[in-house]
Amino acid sequence: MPTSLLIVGHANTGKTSLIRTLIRDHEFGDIQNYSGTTRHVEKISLQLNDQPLLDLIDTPGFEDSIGLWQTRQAAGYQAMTHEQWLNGVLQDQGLAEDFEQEFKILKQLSRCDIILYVIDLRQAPLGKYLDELNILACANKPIVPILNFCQALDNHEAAWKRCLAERQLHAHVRYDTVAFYLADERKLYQTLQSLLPEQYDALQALIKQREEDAAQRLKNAQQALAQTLVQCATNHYVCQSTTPTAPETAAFEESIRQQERALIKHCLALYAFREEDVALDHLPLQEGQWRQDLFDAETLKSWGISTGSSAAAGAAIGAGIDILSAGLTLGTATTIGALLGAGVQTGRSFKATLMNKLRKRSILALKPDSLIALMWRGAQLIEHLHHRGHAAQKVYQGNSATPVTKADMTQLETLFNKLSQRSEWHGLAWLPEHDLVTQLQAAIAQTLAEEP
Ligand SMILES: Nc1nc2c(ncn2[C@@H]2O[C@H](COP(=O)(O)OP(=O)(O)O)[C@@H](O)[C@H]2O)c(=O)[nH]1
Ligand SMILES: [Mg+2]
Repeated sequence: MPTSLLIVGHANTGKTSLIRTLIRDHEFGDIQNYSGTTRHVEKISLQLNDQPLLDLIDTPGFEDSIGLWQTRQAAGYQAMTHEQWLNGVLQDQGLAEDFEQEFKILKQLSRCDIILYVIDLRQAPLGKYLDELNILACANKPIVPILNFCQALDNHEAAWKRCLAERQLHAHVRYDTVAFYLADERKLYQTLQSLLPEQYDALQALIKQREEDAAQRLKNAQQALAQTLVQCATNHYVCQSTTPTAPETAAFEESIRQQERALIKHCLALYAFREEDVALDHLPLQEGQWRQDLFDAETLKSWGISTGSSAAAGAAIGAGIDILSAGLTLGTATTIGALLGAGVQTGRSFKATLMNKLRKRSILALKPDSLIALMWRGAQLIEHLHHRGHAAQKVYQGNSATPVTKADMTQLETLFNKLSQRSEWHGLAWLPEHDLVTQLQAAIAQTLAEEP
């Protein structure tokens, strides 16, 4: 049997939002900024391994807890126990109309196992809220206060904690359904574990699964970003002449923007968000003439040609010159690869460069600055999605803060310049195993802040 959690609180404290966040589904229920959106009791199951583990029951907000609590003192009810009063008022037809919303909550109280009382920390613990707690306490069920809106700067956390402690409610959970942290969710499940020893193992398995899923999503998103960056760095657009035309530049830029859009789409699907949740501003791009430095020691080395061996370097350089002077009698990629002592891929890349040189065509490539900007936007997006609750309403438009220091910039520029030389990686559907890729992955991981 799943454990049933009754989510209660004043209107607009974030009850429906809490459920959306816990089940990672932005479609559940209605969320609006005006009061009393949820008019009915609605149930949804949180599953573990396709089995319902927790039943989350959404309720309308309390509207007149003060009035309802006053009936507790009325003749006829005064002498009753709390439980008798609860049952009594529910039978009282004279009260049904005045307390329509409250009655929907009261009816659920006897059926649930645990009450999650959602508090909007931006509100002080006023009498109406304390009366809500008084009413809920009558059901003799465990109450877990959820301190929602905990990221709000101007909040009444200390006052609330005092009021809750006076009512022996010491175990609360801090939460924010918009700025989501897995650590907060873990604390909620741990609190449930302490109240439900028989569900301890199942809840532990849920915590583990949530953590593994989050780690896997993050890893997958980071890989996708690295893959996009490798593809953008090695995207070399061959123009028809020595000067790129405006349509050529536009086509090149569009191919980069399309790569970024594909990355965003991939990450949104990964984190189960909608396309309309993200609207990044225009990506400024800077492109320049791409040059393959054929005789650069680093380039040759990265192709597996050691400049330490002068014979090999000489052979490679010699091959380059021979091919250049041989003009159009260029051999096959295989031959060039063999001459260079490198693979066919390398030979093909070498040949393509030489051919374009001979044909006097310029090649467009993205400048390192633009690649760094792409990396930062991607990393910021991943970080945002990782901490975006499924109840968040605001469209993410990017983060304008500049994260990298000057020292990092120089390092990244060097890294992207080197990556840009690897034209043979363009079009690969996977990330090549290479030191440059490892460096790129480390740089991406570094720009993503650690979860506290
Ligand atoms: N910033 C922030 N907004 C929240 C949070 N929880 C809910 N909201 C917003 O508060 C409003 C009311 O939320 P809702 O879930 O409908 O409240 P309910 O009436 O208790 O179900 C919505 O606009 C939510 O987006 C939170 O933790 N932080
Ligand atoms: Mg609601």
